[in-house]
Amino acid sequence: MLTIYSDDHHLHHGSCELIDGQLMPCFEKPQRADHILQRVKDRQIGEIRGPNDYGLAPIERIHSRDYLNFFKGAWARWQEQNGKGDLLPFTWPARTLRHKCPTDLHGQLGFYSFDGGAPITAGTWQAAYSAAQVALTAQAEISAGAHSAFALCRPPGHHAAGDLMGGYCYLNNAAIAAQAFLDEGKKRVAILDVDYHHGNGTQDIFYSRNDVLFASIHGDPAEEFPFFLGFEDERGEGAGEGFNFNYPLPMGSPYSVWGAALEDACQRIAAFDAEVIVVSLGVDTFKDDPISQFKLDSPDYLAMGRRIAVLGKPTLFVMEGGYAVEAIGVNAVNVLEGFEGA
Ligand code: OKP
Ligand code: ZN
Repeated sequence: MLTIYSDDHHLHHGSCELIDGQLMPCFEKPQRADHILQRVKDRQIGEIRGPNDYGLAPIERIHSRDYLNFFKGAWARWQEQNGKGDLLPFTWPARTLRHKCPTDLHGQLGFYSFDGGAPITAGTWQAAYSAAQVALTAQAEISAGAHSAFALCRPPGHHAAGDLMGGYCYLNNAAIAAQAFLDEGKKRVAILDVDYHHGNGTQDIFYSRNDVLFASIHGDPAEEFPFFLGFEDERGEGAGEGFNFNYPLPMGSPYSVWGAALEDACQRIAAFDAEVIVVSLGVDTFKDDPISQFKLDSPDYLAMGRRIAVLGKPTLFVMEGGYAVEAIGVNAVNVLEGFEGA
């Protein structure tokens, strides 16, 4: 399987995030992608190439121009103000407040984010832009006839909506790739989100559409981030009704429980007759993940890949989360090897 990877992810390295009342070093750190790349090399799963540059047009199919302009220019504005440290939001237009974009940098940062977990650093725009190009390059490989490809994206994307960053995410790499398939003539794309956290951004982007089926298996939002989306009764709206499937699972779920949800999700994808599958590949479902509460073990990721392969469709794997840095490479590559060996 071809892997697409860009060193540009190193340009994004937030310093800290607020967890349980303490500022902690960011869990979403450059070594994550470095470990995955190393495992791809060690296991020799295939060629590794850098991304092509498709420009902003395919990104603008998913994200608003206002949001992109803000994100691209935010760091320079912060430097003009002699800002110290990462650019982090601290006020959001929650209930009772108006959804009107202010002029101030920090006001706009709150307007274009849903949490304080997505720091903007000097290189965040370039890293996120390159991650989107990584996804698009892997997508193009599948369009050209490959049965699968791995987009080793960092930062991740599935929490980012059309004009919102949050949850370590800025540009929705999986959504951008899915839209690119449609823009090239595909009629039905399925996005299978196996990250521990609900892919609220991806769900929102495609919620009223019937050309993209979204299925997500994740920690129950009643007790897990992102808390405010990802419940089972969210089935899509308008033309999209019946094209959104959430599988919220209890904390502590092992693969016996998780795999049953995957089975149901795969049957939905098969019934939808998806022409191509985009997998939002998070491996923070691992038993030793420092911020997550499922109990998957490394061999379970082989089984996950095998089940996805049974769908028999061209499949684009897009890297999302996974924070047990030592194991993340093994677990992510196990999914790819399970897929290829099936
Ligand atoms: C991004 B992805 C833990 C706080 C966690 C953000 C998690 C973002 C996950 N106490 N906050 O889906 O892996
Ligand atoms: Zn996650």
